[in-house]
Amino acid sequence: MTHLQVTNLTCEYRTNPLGIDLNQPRLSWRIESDRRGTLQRAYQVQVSLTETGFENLLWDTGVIESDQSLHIEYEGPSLVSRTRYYYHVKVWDNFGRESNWSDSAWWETALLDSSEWQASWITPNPEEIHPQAEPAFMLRKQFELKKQIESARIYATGVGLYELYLNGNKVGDELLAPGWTSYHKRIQYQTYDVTENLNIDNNVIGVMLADGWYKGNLAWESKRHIYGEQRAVMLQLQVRYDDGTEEVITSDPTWKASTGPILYSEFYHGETYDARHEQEGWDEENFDDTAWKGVVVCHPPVTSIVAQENNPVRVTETILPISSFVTPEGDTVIDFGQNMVGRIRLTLNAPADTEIVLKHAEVLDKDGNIYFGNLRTAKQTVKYIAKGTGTETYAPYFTFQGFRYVKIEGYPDQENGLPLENLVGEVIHSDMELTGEFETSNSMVNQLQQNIVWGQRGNFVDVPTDCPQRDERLGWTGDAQVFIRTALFNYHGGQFFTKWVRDLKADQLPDGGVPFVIPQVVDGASSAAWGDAAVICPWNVYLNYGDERLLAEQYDSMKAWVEYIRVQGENEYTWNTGFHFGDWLGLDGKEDSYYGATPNDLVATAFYAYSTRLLRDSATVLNKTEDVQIYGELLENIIEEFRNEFVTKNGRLAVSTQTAHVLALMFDLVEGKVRERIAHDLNELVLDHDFHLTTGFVGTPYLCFVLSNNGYHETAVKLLLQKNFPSWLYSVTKGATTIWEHWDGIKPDGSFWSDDMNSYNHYAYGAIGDWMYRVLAGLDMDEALPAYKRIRIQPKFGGKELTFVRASHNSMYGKITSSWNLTNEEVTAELEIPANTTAQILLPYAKLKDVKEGVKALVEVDGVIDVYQTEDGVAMEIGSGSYRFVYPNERGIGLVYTPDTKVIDILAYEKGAEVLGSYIPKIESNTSILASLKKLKISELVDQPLTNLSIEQMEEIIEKLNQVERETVAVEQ
Ligand code: RAM
Repeated sequence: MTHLQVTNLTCEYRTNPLGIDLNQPRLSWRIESDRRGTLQRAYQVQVSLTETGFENLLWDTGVIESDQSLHIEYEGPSLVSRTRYYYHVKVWDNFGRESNWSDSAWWETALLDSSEWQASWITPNPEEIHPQAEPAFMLRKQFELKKQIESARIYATGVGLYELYLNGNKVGDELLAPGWTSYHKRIQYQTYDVTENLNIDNNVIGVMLADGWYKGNLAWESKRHIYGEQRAVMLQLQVRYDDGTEEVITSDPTWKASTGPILYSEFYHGETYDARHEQEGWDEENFDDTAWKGVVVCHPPVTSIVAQENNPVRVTETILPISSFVTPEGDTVIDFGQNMVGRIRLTLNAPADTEIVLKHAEVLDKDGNIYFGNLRTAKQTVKYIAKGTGTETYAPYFTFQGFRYVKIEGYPDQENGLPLENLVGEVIHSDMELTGEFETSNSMVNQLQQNIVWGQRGNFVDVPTDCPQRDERLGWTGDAQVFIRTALFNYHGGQFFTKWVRDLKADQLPDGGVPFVIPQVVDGASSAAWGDAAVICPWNVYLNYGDERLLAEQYDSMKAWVEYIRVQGENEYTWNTGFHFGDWLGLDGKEDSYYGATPNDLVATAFYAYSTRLLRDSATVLNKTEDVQIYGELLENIIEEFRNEFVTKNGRLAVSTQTAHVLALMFDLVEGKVRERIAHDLNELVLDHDFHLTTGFVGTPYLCFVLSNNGYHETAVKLLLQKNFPSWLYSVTKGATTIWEHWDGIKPDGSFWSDDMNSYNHYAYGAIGDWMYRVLAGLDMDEALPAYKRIRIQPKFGGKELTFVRASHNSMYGKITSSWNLTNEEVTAELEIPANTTAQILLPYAKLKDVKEGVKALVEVDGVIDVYQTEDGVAMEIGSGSYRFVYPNERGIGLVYTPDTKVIDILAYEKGAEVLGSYIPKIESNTSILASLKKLKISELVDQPLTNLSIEQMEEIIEKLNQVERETVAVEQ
């Protein structure tokens, strides 16, 4: 029996989504096959209103000859709101096999038309509860249901943040609903299946309501009420009875309101919870709410209400503290061992009125005291006042903190302190699917990868933020743009970025300019490399997931950005005006300046070219032929202008910063001999700094990439492995568990950069992850066939400190793995290619005759479509399946002896050679040379013992070693 199966059915990136408000949702699936080289030849999708049988079909595609397995648009009869649609899929493959029908999956429509909202926005009566009162509001409604319930849904949204309760329990596990969007233009609602939570009898819905992004303190200067001055909620419960009748309970003026235990809640500043103010049973029947106040209908300034687009924010992991200690200043501090974002769940047994205060911070200073300076005005303080009735447990509702350490005040048992297990760190972020894994033989690089992932988790709390701890936490466009490609390796960001780029489009200015932060909450717009997020982000979602619909949807916004730039500069092809962040935080700038040394007009014109190129490519994808022409020409002109302005007559760059060279190379602004020279000069600039970078936000993400791809891969690897300041691993040596905003967030002497702007959880420099995946592990795609329809695996090895690299990525088609293990004798490549894709592979330095897959020589291997020898190794095209290729390692370690200086260099060589170290043996005797060699763990250089050799013979051997191939260099590491 062969095996061909359709799995992982998704609708709009989601498994069985509850609240879809699209008329033509898109369906995708994966294929599992026990045969290599499986491709889909045809598919059939059926949609039905009943789960079993699929007899009463609503839509049947029939057999469609196509290899498309992603984003098949539903094209059946018009969808109806609040209805569950079941679907299943069958495929035929290139071997003539037919799969069974897949298991059925479903999507459920929410409210397809805004006229279906029967509910009113309500808020506590302002006469009775002041709208600006700090405590979270509580609202409740008791109602009766009389018949057997078939199904029930709540559709809910709020201005401010809300949590929903039903008959004594929280509904759903989402946090921080309704999420952060450009509220005036778009606000999300959530759909909850509450069928199981209702009683045939009395029921109570409760709502808790806080300020959140809508009206809490957001951005600097104690700004608040950015979107409005009044919290409100709108929800409707739709009940369908067994007899087919329906009933709707809505938010309306009959609800009651009160305040309760949450006295204060702010993102930046934390929460105060007074358990003595709890109103037990407030969300249950028989609660006496006579003292509660009334509510009124209100009209918050929102226009379009859309179904939840993003993955909900949830607690995704819990962390236990690793230690507790008293600092030199006498504070009791708990260490969670990881700079995390979320909240602490506190359990305690304390007398009534005990006030416990938790102050969260990211690092300790050089004396070991807890450091709050970098939080600026953010207080990150959580207070809990005990009611004293036994064991109490609490975690903040409407706030989150960025912290590794927490200072505890007020615990009554000073002597023994609070038991560590009474504090649990709950990690909070948008609950995206983890899709990437990256691991090497180098533990510090592995820690770097972990830091990148933690940086992403902490800053993907509904919108991509710069940092999660200080009084900022905003959707900085530049940061999102530099990090998106790495982000999409690590996590499935299809929904996350779909939502965010829609907000970008919503907040884009009439002239096409793009605000610095999205959603827009601070003044200022349109810096180069920041505003370019308008183009770069949708393009990356398209590349990773093949999402043409989003690209089409965003196209006007992308174009508006390029057209905006076009009218900015002194001529149409340059951007040399206005304010820019430039190579933000570049180290080559003036002392203590935020601005790097690369001139703004170079950065701006380079990004202008890049965005224009991506716009042209998007036009190509979307068949906008006229625009392909227009933006193709524009691109050429910008490139010409760039060269006129920044490339000298003899072909070098007029600006001598690393970042300038990086951009010219990365965005293909130079070619041929000029390109070679600029690559060479970039390498020199790195060598000038003894293998250190000087780049900021703009140059850093691409630095290693352009070095590797222009003949200086070894330099790139050295930069990665560099441990002293400034470098990626420098922060690792300082114990970092996330990515820092500044290369010198903590300086070598232990002092801090400054309080001003010093986040220890800022993902931008984590953009190196893209190079780690795409170059070190070589896991990449052919961009002409996006979403990894045609995979590319072409690693560049990382030398002796990186003899093992394994990356995997769960693509829309399935899992891709690229794993490379190098011993002195062999290279082993373990590859996994999902069905319905093909892959172009390079086995670096391999010789065709030497490569084996199992016991077979390459030409006989099942799944290998094409194979040929190239200068760089063996190139292949392979079909889906798992493979294990083995071939002799052409790399080795050799010695070069320079008689003049009496220096022996120890080399690692592949094609070129990299000097690992040098030493001068005391040439007193052969024995001492041998001893030195042994010390270096290089022995058995030749068949006969070295001790028998004269100096002359030794020199001869070394000379020979210098020329010969690996066979003569038996190596021991
Ligand atoms: C800082 C942010 C962010 C950066 C801007 C320019 O305030 O933290 O990372 O994009 O400045």
